[in-house]
Amino acid sequence: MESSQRRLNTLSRHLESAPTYASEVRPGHTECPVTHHDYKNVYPRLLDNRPVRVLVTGAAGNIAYAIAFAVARGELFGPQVRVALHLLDIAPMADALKGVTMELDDCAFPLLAEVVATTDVKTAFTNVDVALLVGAFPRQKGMERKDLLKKNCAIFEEQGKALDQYASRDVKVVVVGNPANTNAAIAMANAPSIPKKNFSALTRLDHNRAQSQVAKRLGVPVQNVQNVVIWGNHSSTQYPDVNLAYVEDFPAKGIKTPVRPALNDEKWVQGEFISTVQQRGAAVIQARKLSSAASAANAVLNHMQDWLQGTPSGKIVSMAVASDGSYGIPADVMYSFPVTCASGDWKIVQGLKLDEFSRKKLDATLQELQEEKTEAFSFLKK
Ligand code: NAX
Repeated sequence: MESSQRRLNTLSRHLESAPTYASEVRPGHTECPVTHHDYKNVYPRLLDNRPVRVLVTGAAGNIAYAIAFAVARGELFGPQVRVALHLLDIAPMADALKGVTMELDDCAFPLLAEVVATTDVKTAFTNVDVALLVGAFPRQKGMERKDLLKKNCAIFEEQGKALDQYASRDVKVVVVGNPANTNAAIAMANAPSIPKKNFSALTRLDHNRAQSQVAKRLGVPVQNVQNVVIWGNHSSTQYPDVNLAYVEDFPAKGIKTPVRPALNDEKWVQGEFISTVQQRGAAVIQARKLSSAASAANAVLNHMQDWLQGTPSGKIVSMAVASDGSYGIPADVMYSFPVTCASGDWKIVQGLKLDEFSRKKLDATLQELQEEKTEAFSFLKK
């Protein structure tokens, strides 16, 4: 009895002197540029220590498998904000979803406050602050494009309504599931109570691919290349554009050079560069026999981090957002633009001069988007 009391005393002394990591950066984690206080402005519920709720749909799939763990690790909100993960997939994937939840448990992530793994749309969407809409109906052998569009319309109509009814009023949405732009337009149209500026579709993977292709061509570190732009649809009609891009420390340290003269190869810029970026997804599938997953998850995190935390001064990124009429793109078309972000909002970069080549490319991808949108909206329940 006496010895067990002694052991308890020793243990409590040990606990008192043990380091605590509750309010500081944990070893091995880099400090997030955003403080907990900043997020308390964006998400007041953090004031009473409630977690930020992040929905990932298609949660038993490949991309979500990479996203969920990164979010739980703190890669979206930094190392001081607790998150609750809402994971949605369809009923046939319930067992796989259970497996993902088990693995999340087994990671013992200190920031992961809760996992809501479900096949019920209402449960999944209730009170979510961020919605990463990854799940979509995949194209199956022999399936007509029209039928694929119809299937996905039904999914994003239902999910738009669920956002409207159950999500947090300031939910921020990014659609990844293809056709991403049109799916986002459908979700937005079905969620009239959520501001249009809270909807987006992912073109950041295309943006990152373009940045990487330019860096490789110039033989410079990828972070030295900035401000490439993806215009239009996340499809093979997208227009990867280097007119705004520059390269740092080129041709010598301290010199910043526009990418176009740095490359000095118009044929590549207007030909192989564009087609390589447009076809990169297909090239990955051909090589890997699976579609891009880790790079897509990384792009989702980049997209949301920039949107939530703001883009550094002078940095431009690509996001598909509802057009406000900029560059002659009709209002509400979900179109990828050059944007900057601050205080949780994106802004389309204005005043860019478009040459004839660019104008044609912008119009071609617009035409595809408008046709897709018209067809998709004809499937919506009246
Ligand atoms: P997976 O097939 O691995 O996973 C998709 C998951 O979504 C499956 O588990 C499926 O059951 C689920 N799902 C289907 N309908 C659902 C619904 N109504 N509600 C919830 N979940 C549902 O695909 P993955 O590789 O993860 O890709 C997901 C989507 O991202 C695909 O549509 C894909 O085409 C698209 N992509 C978009 C990219 C972009 O940049 N915008 C790039 C990567 C990717 O190709």
